[in-house]
Amino acid sequence: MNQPTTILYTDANFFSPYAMSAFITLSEKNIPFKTVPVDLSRGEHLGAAFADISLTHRVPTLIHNGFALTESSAIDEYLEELFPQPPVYPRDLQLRAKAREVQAWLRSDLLPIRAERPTEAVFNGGKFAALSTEAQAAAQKLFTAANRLLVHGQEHLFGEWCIADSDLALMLNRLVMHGDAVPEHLQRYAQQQWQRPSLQAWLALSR
Ligand SMILES: N[C@@H](CCC(=O)N[C@@H](CS)C(=O)NCC(=O)O)C(=O)O
Repeated sequence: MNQPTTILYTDANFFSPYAMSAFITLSEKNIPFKTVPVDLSRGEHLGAAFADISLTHRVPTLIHNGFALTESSAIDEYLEELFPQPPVYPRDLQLRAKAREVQAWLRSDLLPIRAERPTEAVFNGGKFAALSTEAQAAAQKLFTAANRLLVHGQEHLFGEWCIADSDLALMLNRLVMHGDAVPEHLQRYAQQQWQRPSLQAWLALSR
């Protein structure tokens, strides 16, 4: 039997939103792969064995035919170029750029939301203190941007589904699933994105 030559190193709890993004891309593209959990709480990612594989010592780390890559959006884009069908980014140049814009923004901004609503709230029913003023401001910034992108009340950001939809739904669900106030149409968008089979496959990984 052929062994998969593609390995995705994830966190052991499957709480990482970045590992989720790479997992969804692999799943959407029907690439056979093996998930290898790394126990971050025990510092497994800091050991020499993982350091040899992972440039950044972080998850996700992808190994594809001996080629190692970290950073989830770099992984998404590498897989898109290697296996263009089915696509996980829009075909249109400008929409593809917008999808990358959303991905980069979600990974570099909105820190108070990420700190006060860790993904334990999404994946494990975690409950946390009320949002600080800073986190409320970040939430408003998130809603304003999501409203602009979803101004027509459409199902997906850019026509067809793309990987930025899953990333945006995760960020919104940090608040929705915690019971924080989120505009109803954004709640609906996040809940509907959550039903995607590749995302459900991530949720089905035992925690
Ligand atoms: N920008 C990176 C973020 C990756 C990241 O922060 N991974 C976390 C888990 S969610 C990690 O490995 N943390 C361990 C550490 O940084 O030491 C990406 O998009 O892949």
